[in-house]
Amino acid sequence: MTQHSHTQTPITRKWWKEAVAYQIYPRSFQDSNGDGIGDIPGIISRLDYLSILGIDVIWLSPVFESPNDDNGYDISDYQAILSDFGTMDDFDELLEQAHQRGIRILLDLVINHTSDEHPWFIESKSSKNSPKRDWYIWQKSDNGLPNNWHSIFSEPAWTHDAHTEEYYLHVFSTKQPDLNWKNPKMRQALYQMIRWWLDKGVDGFRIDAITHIKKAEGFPDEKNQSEQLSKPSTKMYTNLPGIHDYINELCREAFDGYDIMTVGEASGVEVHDAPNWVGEDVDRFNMIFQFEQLRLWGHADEMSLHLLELKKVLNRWQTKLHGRGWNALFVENHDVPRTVSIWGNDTHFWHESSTAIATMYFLMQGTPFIYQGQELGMTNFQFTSLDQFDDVAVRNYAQVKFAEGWSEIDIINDIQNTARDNSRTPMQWSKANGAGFTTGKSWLPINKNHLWLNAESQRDDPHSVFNYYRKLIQLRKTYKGLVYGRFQMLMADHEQMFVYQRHWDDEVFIITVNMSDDIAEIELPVACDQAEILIHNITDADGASGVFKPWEARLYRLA
Ligand code: TEU
Ligand code: CA
Repeated sequence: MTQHSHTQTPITRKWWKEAVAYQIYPRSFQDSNGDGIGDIPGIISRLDYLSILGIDVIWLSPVFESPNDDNGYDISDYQAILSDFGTMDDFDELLEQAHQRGIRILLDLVINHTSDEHPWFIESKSSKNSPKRDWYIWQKSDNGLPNNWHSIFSEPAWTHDAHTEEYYLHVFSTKQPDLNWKNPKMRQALYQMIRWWLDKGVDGFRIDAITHIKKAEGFPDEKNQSEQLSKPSTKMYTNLPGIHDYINELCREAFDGYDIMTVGEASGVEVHDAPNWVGEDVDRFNMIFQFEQLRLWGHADEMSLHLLELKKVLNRWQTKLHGRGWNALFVENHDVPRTVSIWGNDTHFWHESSTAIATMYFLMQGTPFIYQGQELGMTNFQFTSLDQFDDVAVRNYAQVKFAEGWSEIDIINDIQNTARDNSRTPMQWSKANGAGFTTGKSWLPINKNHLWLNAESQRDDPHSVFNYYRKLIQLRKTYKGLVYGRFQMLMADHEQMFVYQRHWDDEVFIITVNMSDDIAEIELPVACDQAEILIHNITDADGASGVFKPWEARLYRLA
């Protein structure tokens, strides 16, 4: 071990680097009044659960007034709480109760678009002469759609407005018109709204779809556009040159002067470009969610983890950002299916693969995010009819596929493992009817496996997935090397094992994870002989052996 042979890049210490974040999808977290919809009083009643888990930050998916075409990602009033979720008083109470427990709250900042029911858009579409006309993106066209852009939700990106006879742009659903970032008055209105929340005491933002705020100049056709609406090229409105003029202004005029945490959702940003977004020298976002690690699985029957590809991607992000910027570590969120079902094995190795995946990503350099239910090993849902889905992405996709002649069952099979509703089914608190989530009729079906897979049964079981996550969090608090240490990939070409080292001052750790359904054999690094095992997901396995059971994971601390 060449412990001090290279100079350590100095890494600045920050509270948000040492934090563990937890994402709440409010509609599915906890219902307090039996209407089948999660709400803010429900979240407050579960803060103690989150304290026990040990998280420091909550990222709250949108709680603002919204017609819910895209479940709150279509905001009709940025400064009001959706009545299904409660009131502004409830929100203030949540903020206070969270702060009392040392938990910070990040809001979801959706500023690429609003709802078409936002007063700004209503005014904008009322007349071509409206002072807010230019707050959104309008195009005149006498011969059909202004160009060939597709939205991300399987539709043309333009919708015709009969009243003023022009088209407006929406890179998501027709009910999510894009704001025109070229308009300085519009931008100032956003900054004012953001500062209003910061002055209220919120601790930062997850910034939605932020790489889409700049569109290609002049709205030219996309040359490589797919014939299929369901497979859009998003190139003409993703991470275009010049976008940082907007980001700089946003950071300067809205965020500056507050000690907050900012996480951009950055689809389309590749690692070579990441320093422009999170480089400590550029002072923009603290971290971003990168997309290169997503979709590393096939469709339906060819569902399997592309491990070598995943290792390459994560290795790239870990090494390229070291000493320059910070990573957001995640495997799940409300837009992706459950990892134990797509990367792991939720039938034969449910416990093993849930905890193995946790070990694999949680101990890298960066700030880990847990998506609600992931800490219990929640799984995908077995959909049997299209009525069970709610997601606008699915509704639009199904329409396109029906038009192509597909049957309902073909569509379900196609999206079973990828649909976003897999991760949006209600939190499984107990084996009760309604899973302890609701006493009423849940807005989205509840997974039948709540009978055995639930928080109540895991809380006091020392070997549960929940307590494994709890321990991982404690380990990050105990050993700063697990937060700040330099990442080094080991055995990069091994097709089953994910092995890496962390190194910080005189702390050295080795993480060894079998990411497969089969036994794996490696030559353990010699230093592991003398090492202490800090966490091990299979209790009856031999930690000194180079033989790893399926999904076995170990964390060594070298002497
Ligand atoms: O997701 C945005 C999102 O997934 C796109 O940014 C991404 O660019 C796309 O997959 C690339 O093809 C966020 C929210 O997380 C999601 O729930 C919302 O539906 C969406 O924005 C619209 O607000
Ligand atoms: Ca409710």
